[in-house]
Amino acid sequence: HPEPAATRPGVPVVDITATGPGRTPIQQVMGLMREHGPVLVRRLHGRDALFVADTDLVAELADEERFAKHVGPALENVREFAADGLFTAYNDEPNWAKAHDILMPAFALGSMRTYHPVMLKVARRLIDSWDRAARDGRPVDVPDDMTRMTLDTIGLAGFDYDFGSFERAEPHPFVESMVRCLEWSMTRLARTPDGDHTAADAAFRADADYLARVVDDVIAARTGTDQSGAQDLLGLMLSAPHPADGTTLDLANIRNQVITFLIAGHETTSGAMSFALYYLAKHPAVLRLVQREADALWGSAPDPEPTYDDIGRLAYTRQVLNEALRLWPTAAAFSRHAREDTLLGGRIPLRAGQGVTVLAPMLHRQTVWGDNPELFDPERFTPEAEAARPVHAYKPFGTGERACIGRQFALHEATMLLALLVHRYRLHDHTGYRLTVKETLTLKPEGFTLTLTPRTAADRAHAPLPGTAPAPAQD
Ligand code: FDE
Repeated sequence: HPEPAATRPGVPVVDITATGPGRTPIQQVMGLMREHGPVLVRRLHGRDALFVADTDLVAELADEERFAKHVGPALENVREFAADGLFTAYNDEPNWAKAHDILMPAFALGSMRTYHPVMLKVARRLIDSWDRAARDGRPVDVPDDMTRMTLDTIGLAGFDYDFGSFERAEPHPFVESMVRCLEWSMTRLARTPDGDHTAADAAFRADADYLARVVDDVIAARTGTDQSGAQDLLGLMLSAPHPADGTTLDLANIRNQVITFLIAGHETTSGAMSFALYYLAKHPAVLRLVQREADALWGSAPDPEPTYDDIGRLAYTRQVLNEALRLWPTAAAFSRHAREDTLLGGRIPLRAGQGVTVLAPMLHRQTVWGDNPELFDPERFTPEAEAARPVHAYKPFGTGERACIGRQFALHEATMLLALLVHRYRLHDHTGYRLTVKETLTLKPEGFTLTLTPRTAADRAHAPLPGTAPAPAQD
């Protein structure tokens, strides 16, 4: 537990015991930081947690010599169902380094070539479903459909397992159980010391057991057959020997990795795409630029055949995603601890092993982002703008050796899908949607729906910039 606040001169202590953290703890700390500044102690039932979003302090926390990933209370709860999987493993747990070494090649940039066809196949499932909605004039539920898409993608690309999410009216039961497990992990943090939580804990156990059963199914579909040629995640886990000692991962750990990848590989990515679509629906000028980029690449044909290399050319689409992840980094917080007793910023004493939580949404609103950090502006991610900014000002994928292994995977998937969608549809904000961010450890725009109409070949040929007269019809 953190030091008593008295030993941290100048750091405000905010006691939230009276209200508790509620259902949106991330946004609560964002609010506290707007009031008290980017370094504060949040006190709950006498337990203190230090939160930091200050650019210089985060740069310090990113120093791997002095600090390392911390498995804080939230991840301790996630460990109840993901155990020593990559995300929740302790730094010194041998299975972390082992799985990391075995799986790294599967996430190198070059490997995205292998996943590209699968990602495209699932993108087309989403498009078929959106085409039907467009034809019937039905709205689409953006976060739900993004979740269908990302779950099917990680299932097929990682494990050759088909969740078939677009054939279901309701989310796959795996998703529902997983969301409840994440919610349990989050609300457990807010428990009062005297409450009775047996019912919630029993429900959690049932959900966690169900996740494990699904995963056993995924694995069973593959064991017994020769995996030596299989290059997907599961193939590597079942057969690849560790470069140093020649052993493979044990089955219990493989199960934890599959759960980890199914969760990490889809929750955060689907949220990122949902926020990006939200901002596009609200910023017609940006939408036009994304459309132009896709139109320039794929022309007026309604059904382009995106190649792997095309995705690297969608530079502006990528800027839009980066900017959406700036304002709403869907994995909003990560924790670090000091390797030795130290002074953070030369003034905040930290004991070895003591956790500090970085709040990325507020880090991403510090003064290095200019005078209007709340404004959605993809120009912040031109190469020139990026080069001019301190490297640690932007952390949607965490930091250091425990940073996100799935970053390229998520960005390839999301960039391709966004470009395909804006190339194909006009997006109508039919409800005049007001953003509410739902928290289940990760962030999502709640209840965000769009209606769609197909873009025509003429739309694609002449996507005008807003404020300019529509291009005169040629041919
Ligand atoms: C990881 C991650 C992180 C870090 C955390 C800490 O530090 O604690 C972060 C922040 C992240 N991640 C974020 C994100 C975002 C997005 C969109 C994503 N992410 C996506 C994805 C996909 C996939 C597949 C993934 N992801 C995965 C992952 C993993 C496995 C991990 C762990 C690593 C280590 O080793 O530790 C992560 N991720 Fe992520």
